[in-house]
Amino acid sequence: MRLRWPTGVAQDEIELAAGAARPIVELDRRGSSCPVLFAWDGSRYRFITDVLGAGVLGHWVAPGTRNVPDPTEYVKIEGFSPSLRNGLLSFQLMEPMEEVVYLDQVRLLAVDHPADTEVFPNEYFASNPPFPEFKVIASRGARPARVWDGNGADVTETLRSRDHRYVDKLELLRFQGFVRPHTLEVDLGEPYTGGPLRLLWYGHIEYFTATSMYAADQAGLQPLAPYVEALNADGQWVRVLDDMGFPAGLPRTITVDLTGKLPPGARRLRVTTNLQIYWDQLLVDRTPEGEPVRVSEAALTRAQLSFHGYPRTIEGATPGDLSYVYEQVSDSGPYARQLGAYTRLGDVRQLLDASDNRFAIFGSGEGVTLEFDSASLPPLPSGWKRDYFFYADGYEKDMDFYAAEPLTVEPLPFRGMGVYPPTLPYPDTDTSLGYRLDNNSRFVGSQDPPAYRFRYGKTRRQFQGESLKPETARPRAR
Ligand SMILES: [Ca+2]
Ligand SMILES: [Ca+2]
Repeated sequence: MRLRWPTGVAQDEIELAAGAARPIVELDRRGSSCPVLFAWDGSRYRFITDVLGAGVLGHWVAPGTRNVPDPTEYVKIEGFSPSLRNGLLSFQLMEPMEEVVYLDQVRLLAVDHPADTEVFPNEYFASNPPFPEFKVIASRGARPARVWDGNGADVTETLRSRDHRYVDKLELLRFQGFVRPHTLEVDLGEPYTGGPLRLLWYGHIEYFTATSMYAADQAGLQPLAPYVEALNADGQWVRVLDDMGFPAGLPRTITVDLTGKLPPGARRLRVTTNLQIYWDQLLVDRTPEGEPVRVSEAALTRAQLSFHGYPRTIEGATPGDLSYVYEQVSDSGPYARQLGAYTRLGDVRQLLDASDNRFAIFGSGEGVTLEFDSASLPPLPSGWKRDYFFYADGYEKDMDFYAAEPLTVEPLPFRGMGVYPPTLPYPDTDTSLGYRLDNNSRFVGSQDPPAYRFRYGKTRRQFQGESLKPETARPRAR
Protein backbone atom coordinates (compact mmCIF):
# COMPACT_ATOMS: atom_id res chain seq x y z
CA MET A 1 0.00 0.00 0.00
CA ARG A 2 1.27 3.42 -0.87
CA LEU A 3 0.19 6.38 1.22
CA ARG A 4 0.85 9.96 0.41
CA TRP A 5 0.39 12.27 3.39
CA PRO A 6 -0.74 15.88 2.98
CA THR A 7 2.82 17.17 3.41
CA GLY A 8 3.77 15.16 0.32
CA VAL A 9 5.57 12.48 2.30
CA ALA A 10 5.20 9.08 0.65
CA GLN A 11 5.04 5.94 2.73
CA ASP A 12 4.91 2.36 1.52
CA GLU A 13 3.67 -0.50 3.65
CA ILE A 14 4.37 -4.02 2.50
CA GLU A 15 3.13 -7.45 3.46
CA LEU A 16 -0.19 -6.16 4.81
CA ALA A 17 -2.63 -8.93 5.62
CA ALA A 18 -5.71 -8.88 3.40
CA GLY A 19 -9.14 -8.50 4.96
CA ALA A 20 -7.86 -6.97 8.21
CA ALA A 21 -7.81 -3.46 9.61
CA ARG A 22 -4.43 -2.13 10.49
CA PRO A 23 -3.54 1.28 11.91
CA ILE A 24 -0.68 3.01 10.13
CA VAL A 25 1.34 5.72 11.79
CA GLU A 26 2.36 8.68 9.65
CA LEU A 27 6.05 8.64 8.89
CA ASP A 28 7.66 11.59 10.64
CA ARG A 29 10.12 13.12 8.24
CA ARG A 30 10.61 16.32 6.38
CA GLY A 31 8.93 16.42 3.03
CA SER A 32 9.75 19.53 1.16
CA SER A 33 12.49 21.87 2.19
CA CYS A 34 14.79 23.90 -0.04
CA PRO A 35 17.71 23.22 -2.36
CA VAL A 36 21.02 23.05 -0.49
CA LEU A 37 24.38 24.62 -1.30
CA PHE A 38 27.89 23.17 -0.98
CA ALA A 39 31.28 24.72 -1.77
CA TRP A 40 34.60 23.06 -2.54
CA ASP A 41 36.95 23.57 0.42
CA GLY A 42 40.09 22.08 -1.13
CA SER A 43 39.30 18.47 -0.38
CA ARG A 44 35.50 18.08 -0.52
CA TYR A 45 32.21 19.85 -1.08
CA ARG A 46 31.30 21.27 2.28
CA PHE A 47 27.72 22.09 3.25
CA ILE A 48 26.87 25.79 3.59
CA THR A 49 23.11 26.21 3.96
CA ASP A 50 19.90 26.04 1.96
CA VAL A 51 18.77 28.69 -0.49
CA LEU A 52 15.59 30.00 -2.14
CA GLY A 53 13.40 29.39 0.93
CA ALA A 54 11.70 32.74 0.36
CA GLY A 55 11.15 31.83 -3.28
CA VAL A 56 8.56 29.22 -2.31
CA LEU A 57 5.60 29.15 -4.70
CA GLY A 58 1.93 29.03 -3.83
CA HIS A 59 2.34 28.58 -0.08
CA TRP A 60 -0.96 28.61 1.76
CA VAL A 61 -1.06 31.65 4.06
CA ALA A 62 -4.71 32.22 4.97
CA PRO A 63 -8.06 31.33 3.42
CA GLY A 64 -7.94 32.68 -0.12
CA THR A 65 -4.39 33.98 0.31
CA ARG A 66 -1.08 32.70 -1.00
CA ASN A 67 2.40 34.04 -0.31
CA VAL A 68 4.23 36.48 -2.54
CA PRO A 69 7.54 34.76 -3.32
CA ASP A 70 10.85 36.60 -3.02
CA PRO A 71 13.02 34.92 -5.68
CA THR A 72 16.41 36.45 -4.86
CA GLU A 73 18.75 35.61 -2.05
CA TYR A 74 22.37 36.29 -1.09
CA VAL A 75 24.08 33.75 1.13
CA LYS A 76 27.41 34.38 2.78
CA ILE A 77 29.87 31.49 2.63
CA GLU A 78 30.77 31.13 6.29
CA GLY A 79 32.96 28.87 8.36
CA PHE A 80 35.57 28.17 5.69
CA SER A 81 37.08 29.63 2.58
CA PRO A 82 36.13 28.19 -0.80
CA SER A 83 39.18 26.81 -2.64
CA LEU A 84 40.02 26.33 -6.26
CA ARG A 85 39.17 23.06 -7.95
CA ASN A 86 40.86 22.71 -11.31
CA GLY A 87 41.46 26.45 -11.19
CA LEU A 88 37.84 27.41 -10.50
CA LEU A 89 35.67 28.07 -7.45
CA SER A 90 33.26 25.17 -7.41
CA PHE A 91 29.78 24.85 -5.89
CA GLN A 92 26.99 22.31 -5.83
CA LEU A 93 23.37 23.36 -5.56
CA MET A 94 21.06 20.37 -5.29
CA GLU A 95 17.60 19.30 -4.24
CA PRO A 96 17.72 16.69 -1.44
CA MET A 97 13.98 16.16 -0.97
CA GLU A 98 10.78 16.47 -2.98
CA GLU A 99 10.48 19.78 -4.62
CA VAL A 100 10.76 21.22 -8.04
CA VAL A 101 13.40 23.94 -8.37
CA TYR A 102 13.24 26.68 -11.00
CA LEU A 103 16.73 28.20 -10.98
CA ASP A 104 16.98 31.36 -13.07
CA GLN A 105 20.37 32.86 -12.22
CA VAL A 106 23.38 32.31 -10.00
CA ARG A 107 26.24 34.72 -9.26
CA LEU A 108 29.28 34.72 -7.02
CA LEU A 109 30.30 38.01 -5.43
CA ALA A 110 33.68 38.58 -3.83
CA VAL A 111 33.22 41.05 -0.98
CA ASP A 112 36.53 42.56 0.11
CA HIS A 113 36.83 44.49 3.34
CA PRO A 114 39.35 45.40 6.07
CA ALA A 115 40.21 42.35 8.15
CA ASP A 116 38.78 43.91 11.33
CA THR A 117 35.28 44.18 9.89
CA GLU A 118 32.71 41.50 9.21
CA VAL A 119 30.34 41.66 6.26
CA PHE A 120 26.81 40.31 5.83
CA PRO A 121 24.26 40.52 3.05
CA ASN A 122 21.16 42.45 4.09
CA GLU A 123 18.90 39.40 4.27
CA TYR A 124 15.95 38.07 6.21
CA PHE A 125 12.77 36.22 5.35
CA ALA A 126 10.12 38.92 5.07
CA SER A 127 6.61 37.49 5.10
CA ASN A 128 5.39 40.27 2.81
CA PRO A 129 6.92 42.83 0.45
CA PRO A 130 8.89 45.04 0.55
CA PHE A 131 11.64 42.44 0.49
CA PRO A 132 15.15 43.30 1.70
CA GLU A 133 17.18 45.34 -0.76
CA PHE A 134 20.64 44.05 -1.46
CA LYS A 135 23.42 45.84 0.35
CA VAL A 136 26.54 44.84 2.21
CA ILE A 137 26.34 45.39 5.95
CA ALA A 138 29.84 45.98 7.30
CA SER A 139 30.18 45.57 11.01
CA ARG A 140 33.08 46.53 13.24
CA GLY A 141 33.15 45.35 16.83
CA ALA A 142 29.59 43.98 17.11
CA ARG A 143 29.06 42.81 20.66
CA PRO A 144 26.99 40.17 22.45
CA ALA A 145 24.11 41.42 24.57
CA ARG A 146 22.55 40.28 27.84
CA VAL A 147 19.46 38.30 26.99
CA TRP A 148 16.73 36.56 28.99
CA ASP A 149 14.11 34.16 27.75
CA GLY A 150 10.39 34.47 28.50
CA ASN A 151 10.82 32.67 31.83
CA GLY A 152 13.46 35.10 32.95
CA ALA A 153 16.31 32.62 32.47
CA ASP A 154 19.57 34.25 31.45
CA VAL A 155 20.52 32.99 27.97
CA THR A 156 23.40 35.39 27.44
CA GLU A 157 26.00 32.64 27.27
CA THR A 158 23.91 30.60 24.85
CA LEU A 159 23.71 33.55 22.47
CA ARG A 160 27.31 34.69 22.83
CA SER A 161 28.76 32.56 20.07
CA ARG A 162 27.90 30.23 17.21
CA ASP A 163 28.44 26.89 18.78
CA HIS A 164 25.26 24.90 18.00
CA ARG A 165 23.98 25.84 21.45
CA TYR A 166 20.61 27.42 20.89
CA VAL A 167 17.84 29.06 22.82
CA ASP A 168 15.75 25.93 22.51
CA LYS A 169 13.26 25.81 25.38
CA LEU A 170 10.35 26.08 23.00
CA GLU A 171 6.99 24.50 23.63
CA LEU A 172 6.07 22.75 20.40
CA LEU A 173 2.46 22.71 19.28
CA ARG A 174 0.91 19.98 17.19
CA PHE A 175 1.11 22.13 14.07
CA GLN A 176 4.51 21.75 12.47
CA GLY A 177 6.61 24.89 12.83
CA PHE A 178 4.36 26.49 15.45
CA VAL A 179 5.26 26.90 19.12
CA ARG A 180 3.71 28.65 22.08
CA PRO A 181 4.68 32.33 21.75
CA HIS A 182 8.15 32.88 23.12
CA THR A 183 10.00 36.05 23.95
CA LEU A 184 13.60 37.09 24.25
CA GLU A 185 14.41 40.23 26.20
CA VAL A 186 17.58 42.05 25.19
CA ASP A 187 19.60 44.59 27.15
CA LEU A 188 21.42 46.77 24.61
CA GLY A 189 24.03 47.72 27.21
CA GLU A 190 23.41 51.45 26.94
CA PRO A 191 20.43 53.70 26.28
CA TYR A 192 19.69 54.41 22.64
CA THR A 193 20.38 58.02 21.81
CA GLY A 194 20.17 57.83 18.04
CA GLY A 195 22.65 56.66 15.46
CA PRO A 196 23.12 53.29 13.82
CA LEU A 197 21.73 50.23 15.58
CA ARG A 198 21.45 46.73 14.15
CA LEU A 199 20.82 43.30 15.54
CA LEU A 200 22.73 40.47 13.88
CA TRP A 201 20.86 37.27 14.62
CA TYR A 202 22.27 33.90 13.64
CA GLY A 203 19.97 30.91 13.68
CA HIS A 204 17.54 28.75 11.77
CA ILE A 205 13.86 27.94 11.51
CA GLU A 206 12.01 24.65 11.53
CA TYR A 207 9.58 25.58 8.82
CA PHE A 208 5.84 25.47 9.02
CA THR A 209 4.31 23.79 5.97
CA ALA A 210 1.31 24.75 3.90
CA THR A 211 -0.49 21.83 5.54
CA SER A 212 0.41 22.91 9.08
CA MET A 213 -0.60 26.51 8.38
CA TYR A 214 -3.93 25.31 7.04
CA ALA A 215 -4.48 23.11 10.08
CA ALA A 216 -3.39 25.81 12.51
CA ASP A 217 -5.70 28.31 10.86
CA GLN A 218 -8.63 25.95 11.32
CA ALA A 219 -7.73 25.85 15.01
CA GLY A 220 -7.72 29.66 15.12
CA LEU A 221 -3.95 29.97 15.23
CA GLN A 222 -2.10 32.33 12.90
CA PRO A 223 1.65 32.66 12.44
CA LEU A 224 3.24 35.53 14.32
CA ALA A 225 6.44 36.65 12.60
CA PRO A 226 8.97 37.96 15.15
CA TYR A 227 8.05 41.49 16.21
CA VAL A 228 10.17 43.89 18.24
CA GLU A 229 9.10 46.03 21.18
CA ALA A 230 11.11 48.56 23.17
CA LEU A 231 10.69 49.67 26.76
CA ASN A 232 10.08 53.42 26.73
CA ALA A 233 10.84 56.00 29.43
CA ASP A 234 7.38 55.44 30.96
CA GLY A 235 8.09 51.76 31.48
CA GLN A 236 5.75 50.66 28.70
CA TRP A 237 6.50 48.24 25.89
CA VAL A 238 5.91 49.87 22.54
CA ARG A 239 5.98 48.05 19.21
CA VAL A 240 8.86 49.33 17.07
CA LEU A 241 8.98 46.72 14.29
CA ASP A 242 6.04 44.55 13.19
CA ASP A 243 8.12 41.93 11.41
CA MET A 244 11.87 41.69 11.86
CA GLY A 245 12.00 38.65 9.58
CA PHE A 246 13.51 35.27 10.29
CA PRO A 247 16.25 33.06 8.81
CA ALA A 248 15.05 31.58 5.52
CA GLY A 249 15.71 27.98 6.53
CA LEU A 250 18.96 26.52 7.79
CA PRO A 251 21.53 28.59 9.73
CA ARG A 252 22.42 32.05 8.49
CA THR A 253 22.63 35.61 9.73
CA ILE A 254 19.71 37.98 9.47
CA THR A 255 20.23 41.71 9.79
CA VAL A 256 17.64 43.74 11.69
CA ASP A 257 18.00 47.48 11.28
CA LEU A 258 16.61 49.41 14.25
CA THR A 259 18.32 52.69 13.38
CA GLY A 260 16.02 55.55 14.38
CA LYS A 261 13.23 53.18 15.37
CA LEU A 262 13.61 53.18 19.17
CA PRO A 263 12.21 55.74 21.59
CA PRO A 264 14.99 57.94 23.03
CA GLY A 265 16.72 56.37 25.98
CA ALA A 266 15.39 52.86 25.31
CA ARG A 267 17.76 50.18 26.45
CA ARG A 268 15.56 47.08 26.63
CA LEU A 269 14.05 45.29 23.65
CA ARG A 270 11.98 42.19 23.36
CA VAL A 271 11.28 39.94 20.42
CA THR A 272 8.23 37.68 20.29
CA THR A 273 7.10 35.01 17.85
CA ASN A 274 5.17 31.75 17.71
CA LEU A 275 7.38 30.30 14.99
CA GLN A 276 9.85 27.52 15.72
CA ILE A 277 13.02 29.57 15.44
CA TYR A 278 16.27 28.60 17.13
CA TRP A 279 18.82 31.36 17.75
CA ASP A 280 22.48 30.50 18.18
CA GLN A 281 23.95 33.99 18.43
CA LEU A 282 22.91 37.62 18.82
CA LEU A 283 25.26 40.55 18.27
CA VAL A 284 24.47 44.24 18.63
CA ASP A 285 26.09 46.33 15.96
CA ARG A 286 26.49 50.11 15.98
CA THR A 287 28.80 50.52 12.99
CA PRO A 288 28.06 53.64 10.92
CA GLU A 289 27.46 53.32 7.19
CA GLY A 290 30.42 53.98 4.96
CA GLU A 291 32.90 51.32 6.05
CA PRO A 292 35.09 50.50 3.06
CA VAL A 293 33.85 47.50 1.10
CA ARG A 294 34.64 46.43 -2.46
CA VAL A 295 32.33 44.10 -4.35
CA SER A 296 33.39 42.31 -7.52
CA GLU A 297 32.00 39.36 -9.38
CA ALA A 298 33.51 36.06 -10.48
CA ALA A 299 32.14 34.93 -13.84
CA LEU A 300 30.11 31.73 -14.09
CA THR A 301 32.10 29.60 -16.50
CA ARG A 302 30.43 26.21 -16.17
CA ALA A 303 27.04 24.94 -15.04
CA GLN A 304 26.19 21.30 -15.38
CA LEU A 305 22.86 19.75 -14.45
CA SER A 306 22.98 16.13 -13.34
CA PHE A 307 21.47 13.53 -11.07
CA HIS A 308 23.48 13.31 -7.85
CA GLY A 309 21.32 11.28 -5.47
CA TYR A 310 20.58 11.85 -1.81
CA PRO A 311 23.38 13.13 0.43
CA ARG A 312 23.54 11.86 3.99
CA THR A 313 21.72 14.09 6.49
CA ILE A 314 23.27 14.79 9.87
CA GLU A 315 20.75 15.88 12.50
CA GLY A 316 22.05 17.90 15.45
CA ALA A 317 20.60 17.78 18.96
CA THR A 318 18.35 20.77 18.29
CA PRO A 319 15.51 20.32 15.79
CA GLY A 320 16.44 21.66 12.38
CA ASP A 321 20.17 21.83 13.13
CA LEU A 322 20.85 19.94 9.91
CA SER A 323 23.78 19.45 7.68
CA TYR A 324 24.47 17.25 4.67
CA VAL A 325 27.47 15.20 3.59
CA TYR A 326 27.71 15.69 -0.14
CA GLU A 327 29.94 12.76 -1.00
CA GLN A 328 28.03 10.20 1.08
CA VAL A 329 25.14 9.66 -1.23
CA SER A 330 22.33 7.21 -1.84
CA ASP A 331 21.23 6.55 -5.38
CA SER A 332 17.66 6.23 -4.25
CA GLY A 333 15.52 7.91 -1.64
CA PRO A 334 11.89 7.89 -0.58
CA TYR A 335 11.14 10.99 -2.59
CA ALA A 336 8.70 11.63 -5.37
CA ARG A 337 8.77 14.10 -8.23
CA GLN A 338 6.29 16.55 -9.58
CA LEU A 339 5.07 15.58 -13.03
CA GLY A 340 6.07 17.56 -16.06
CA ALA A 341 8.88 18.79 -18.25
CA TYR A 342 12.26 19.25 -16.58
CA THR A 343 15.40 20.68 -18.10
CA ARG A 344 17.51 18.11 -19.94
CA LEU A 345 20.71 17.15 -18.14
CA GLY A 346 24.03 18.65 -19.16
CA ASP A 347 25.22 22.17 -19.80
CA VAL A 348 22.84 24.82 -18.41
CA ARG A 349 25.21 27.77 -18.16
CA GLN A 350 23.31 29.91 -20.64
CA LEU A 351 20.12 29.39 -18.65
CA LEU A 352 21.77 30.60 -15.45
CA ASP A 353 23.56 33.66 -16.84
CA ALA A 354 20.67 36.06 -16.44
CA SER A 355 17.35 36.54 -14.69
CA ASP A 356 15.10 36.10 -17.71
CA ASN A 357 12.50 33.45 -16.79
CA ARG A 358 14.64 30.84 -18.53
CA PHE A 359 15.19 28.36 -15.73
CA ALA A 360 17.15 25.22 -15.13
CA ILE A 361 14.26 23.12 -13.81
CA PHE A 362 15.23 20.16 -11.69
CA GLY A 363 13.75 17.84 -9.11
CA SER A 364 14.49 15.43 -6.33
CA GLY A 365 18.10 14.21 -6.13
CA GLU A 366 19.25 16.48 -8.94
CA GLY A 367 21.44 19.52 -8.91
CA VAL A 368 23.86 21.79 -10.69
CA THR A 369 27.63 21.92 -10.49
CA LEU A 370 28.56 25.61 -10.71
CA GLU A 371 32.06 26.84 -11.41
CA PHE A 372 33.23 30.43 -11.24
CA ASP A 373 36.45 32.00 -12.49
CA SER A 374 38.13 34.00 -9.75
CA ALA A 375 41.17 34.90 -11.88
CA SER A 376 39.63 38.20 -12.90
CA LEU A 377 39.03 39.32 -9.31
CA PRO A 378 41.20 42.25 -8.21
CA PRO A 379 44.08 41.59 -5.81
CA LEU A 380 43.27 41.97 -2.14
CA PRO A 381 44.70 45.13 -0.53
CA SER A 382 47.05 44.49 2.35
CA GLY A 383 45.21 44.10 5.65
CA TRP A 384 41.98 43.17 3.86
CA LYS A 385 39.96 39.98 3.82
CA ARG A 386 37.77 38.42 1.14
CA ASP A 387 34.36 36.88 1.73
CA TYR A 388 32.02 35.40 -0.84
CA PHE A 389 28.29 35.92 -1.24
CA PHE A 390 26.48 33.34 -3.34
CA TYR A 391 23.45 34.76 -5.13
CA ALA A 392 20.56 32.59 -6.25
CA ASP A 393 17.55 33.75 -8.19
CA GLY A 394 14.72 31.30 -8.58
CA TYR A 395 11.73 29.56 -7.10
CA GLU A 396 10.90 26.25 -5.51
CA LYS A 397 7.59 24.46 -5.14
CA ASP A 398 6.74 22.09 -2.33
CA MET A 399 4.92 18.84 -2.83
CA ASP A 400 2.31 19.73 -0.21
CA PHE A 401 -1.40 19.22 -0.77
CA TYR A 402 -2.17 22.75 0.40
CA ALA A 403 0.43 24.41 -1.80
CA ALA A 404 -0.84 25.60 -5.16
CA GLU A 405 -0.39 23.10 -8.01
CA PRO A 406 1.83 20.92 -5.82
CA LEU A 407 2.06 17.85 -8.03
CA THR A 408 3.16 19.33 -11.34
CA VAL A 409 6.04 21.37 -12.72
CA GLU A 410 3.54 23.58 -14.54
CA PRO A 411 2.44 26.29 -14.47
CA LEU A 412 5.84 27.95 -14.77
CA PRO A 413 6.48 30.93 -12.51
CA PHE A 414 7.86 34.19 -13.86
CA ARG A 415 9.17 37.49 -12.56
CA GLY A 416 6.50 40.00 -11.67
CA MET A 417 3.69 37.42 -11.56
CA GLY A 418 2.78 38.32 -7.96
CA VAL A 419 1.21 35.32 -6.23
CA TYR A 420 1.33 31.77 -7.59
CA PRO A 421 -0.32 30.34 -9.56
CA PRO A 422 -0.09 33.40 -11.77
CA THR A 423 -3.28 34.85 -13.18
CA LEU A 424 -1.47 35.47 -16.47
CA PRO A 425 0.21 32.69 -18.47
CA TYR A 426 3.98 32.38 -18.64
CA PRO A 427 5.04 35.04 -21.17
CA ASP A 428 5.58 32.99 -24.30
CA THR A 429 7.67 35.11 -26.60
CA ASP A 430 9.61 33.46 -29.41
CA THR A 431 12.62 33.33 -27.11
CA SER A 432 10.86 31.80 -24.16
CA LEU A 433 8.96 29.30 -26.28
CA GLY A 434 12.25 28.32 -27.88
CA TYR A 435 13.74 28.00 -24.43
CA ARG A 436 11.01 25.61 -23.36
CA LEU A 437 11.09 23.46 -26.47
CA ASP A 438 14.87 23.29 -26.66
CA ASN A 439 15.63 22.76 -23.00
CA ASN A 440 12.74 21.34 -21.02
CA SER A 441 12.59 18.05 -22.84
CA ARG A 442 13.02 15.66 -19.95
CA PHE A 443 9.55 14.52 -19.12
CA VAL A 444 8.55 12.88 -15.86
CA GLY A 445 5.09 11.38 -16.34
CA SER A 446 2.58 9.59 -14.20
CA GLN A 447 3.45 6.34 -15.99
CA ASP A 448 7.09 6.71 -15.14
CA PRO A 449 7.71 4.30 -12.30
CA PRO A 450 11.47 4.82 -11.96
CA ALA A 451 10.92 8.44 -11.13
CA TYR A 452 7.85 8.11 -9.00
CA ARG A 453 8.33 5.00 -6.91
CA PHE A 454 10.54 3.42 -4.42
CA ARG A 455 12.40 0.59 -6.04
CA TYR A 456 12.26 -2.25 -3.59
CA GLY A 457 14.12 -5.32 -4.70
CA LYS A 458 11.91 -8.38 -5.22
CA THR A 459 12.60 -11.30 -2.96
CA ARG A 460 12.99 -14.81 -4.30
CA ARG A 461 10.43 -16.12 -1.86
CA GLN A 462 7.70 -13.84 -3.19
CA PHE A 463 8.50 -14.28 -6.84
CA GLN A 464 9.74 -17.82 -7.06
CA GLY A 465 9.88 -18.99 -10.61
CA GLU A 466 9.69 -15.50 -12.05
CA SER A 467 12.82 -14.51 -13.87
CA LEU A 468 14.29 -11.57 -12.02
CA LYS A 469 15.83 -8.64 -13.77
CA PRO A 470 18.50 -6.88 -11.79
CA GLU A 471 17.07 -3.86 -10.03
CA THR A 472 18.82 -0.59 -10.58
CA ALA A 473 18.27 1.89 -7.79
CA ARG A 474 19.26 4.91 -9.79
CA PRO A 475 16.23 6.67 -11.30
CA ARG A 476 16.64 6.79 -15.04
CA ALA A 477 16.81 10.17 -16.65
CA ARG A 478 14.51 10.45 -19.62
CA1 LIG B 1 17.89 32.47 -16.59
CA1 LIG C 1 25.18 29.70 20.73
